[in-house]
Amino acid sequence: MIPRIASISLLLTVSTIAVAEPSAKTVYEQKCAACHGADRLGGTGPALIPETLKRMRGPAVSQVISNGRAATQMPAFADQLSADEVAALADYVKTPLERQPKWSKENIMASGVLHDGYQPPDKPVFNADAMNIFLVVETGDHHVSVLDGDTFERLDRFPTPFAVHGGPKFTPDGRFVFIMSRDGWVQKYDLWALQEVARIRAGLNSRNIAISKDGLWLAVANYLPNTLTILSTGDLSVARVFDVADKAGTPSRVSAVYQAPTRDSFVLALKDVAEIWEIATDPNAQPVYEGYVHSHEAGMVEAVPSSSGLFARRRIVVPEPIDDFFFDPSYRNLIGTARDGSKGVVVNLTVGRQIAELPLPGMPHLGSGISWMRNGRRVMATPHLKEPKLSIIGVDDWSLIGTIKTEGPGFFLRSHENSDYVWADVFFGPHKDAMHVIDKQTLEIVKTLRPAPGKTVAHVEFDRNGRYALVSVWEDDGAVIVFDAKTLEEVRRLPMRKPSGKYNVWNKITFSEGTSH
Ligand code: DHE
Repeated sequence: MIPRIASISLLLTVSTIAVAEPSAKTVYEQKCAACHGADRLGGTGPALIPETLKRMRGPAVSQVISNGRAATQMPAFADQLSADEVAALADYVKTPLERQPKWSKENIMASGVLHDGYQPPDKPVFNADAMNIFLVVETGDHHVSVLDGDTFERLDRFPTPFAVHGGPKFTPDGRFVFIMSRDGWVQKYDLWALQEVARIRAGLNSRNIAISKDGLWLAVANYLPNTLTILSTGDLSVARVFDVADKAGTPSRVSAVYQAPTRDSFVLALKDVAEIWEIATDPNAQPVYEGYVHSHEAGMVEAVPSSSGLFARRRIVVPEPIDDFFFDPSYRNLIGTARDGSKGVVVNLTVGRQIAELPLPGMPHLGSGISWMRNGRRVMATPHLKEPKLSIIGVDDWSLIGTIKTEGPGFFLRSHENSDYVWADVFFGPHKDAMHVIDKQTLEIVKTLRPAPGKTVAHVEFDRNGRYALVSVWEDDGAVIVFDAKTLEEVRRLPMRKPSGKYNVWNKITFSEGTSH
């Protein structure tokens, strides 16, 4: 059980510099450490390390130091620090830490916060369809909006940890949701109560989270330290921390972790070593085989068994490290991006080896891959982060069926089993305001929407019936635009602070075809 604390007190200490021309480290200690931690790993303010800062979009670090950050506790230091001091401080916080920090099970447990005010209700405190709720992550001021998926009224808007990344994960009954920030915080929120339940810091720099099939466990994939943290979803206490390293002991970051429901396991790709891990979430998991090794003594190839039971780990050795990935609908195959971004690879999880390479140059973004049936054949599509196209692959023989030219490289793809269309954004370049709508059968672009000329328009999520498609205007004074998914006409426009991902409870818990898992 994590300790019960009423609330996190926000500490802001603004002191003055005592000595002339202090070093950036001294300025940091005087001005920043109280909120961001003496070790730069965060406190009431976020961690100030390159792993977090280099992914921050928006104003430069030096501007934030000078002018503060609107709608946060970050004050402006322009009247206390010279321009040179600000520049030196910005460089200092972008410098890598001298050594890999430790973040043990005890550290994680000590970070936990349970909210005293939380009262679990017997039923939802609202009348909306609890299965058709949307969460909208608003990265502009680090909040999440909870929307009624029929009326699009806002039921709640709550603060999140700093810089939420990746999809929130829902318990199988759709009641609780878990949200992760790049700083490693995991937040638990009760959708029936419209209240935060607890939060805990599972890592120092994290990638994403996955929930187990039975909803009991949450896996947190970390870059810093090189670990996979498994939390109990009940009270967020730590069930296990895996140090992530290959058989030879070389440590690795975790690229991404996902639930494989038909396999009752978590599957994770490792960024720095050529292994994929599968971790059983079934307490009765049988031993599986970790691939094959050549035995010189016996002159033959031998199978290597793994452990059995809950959290039994299986290693699958692959030719090279894999970045983000997705599964085919059978969950037999993992389709991932080779770390250098030059191709896709298919790893068959049943036999435990790579079975195909996919001709996907230009950094395919396979984490956004989706699949559907086209003329009786299952196909999958992926955007490319560095090329203006979508690639369509046949899942039966892994051949390239074709490419669809887009107005620029895209980030996200979406569809729904009740929709004839795939929606593809153009995240990068001069046409970032375009959203292509593509016919799933002809693979033709039927319409290109430009609902906010000149602004980034990205990421789509359907309601549970596939009737509406919600699109983000990804700007600080942005909006979520509700489109009729058939007529492609705008229905509503809801002002939001830099909305990024949107997540529909039903689509997520049913693993709807066309949405992210
Ligand atoms: Fe993401 C999902 C990795 C940059 C916004 N991103 C994911 C997931 C992974 C991933 C592994 C799947 C998580 C899940 O849903 O469980 N993202 C990466 C990267 O490797 C990359 C390219 C570099 C990095 O910064 O780490 C990257 N991602 C970004 C951004 O720059 C985006 C646009 C803005 C941001 O918030 O940082 C961004 N990523 C998102 C979003 C999702 C996501 C909104 C969830 C999509 C969904 O529909 O599920």
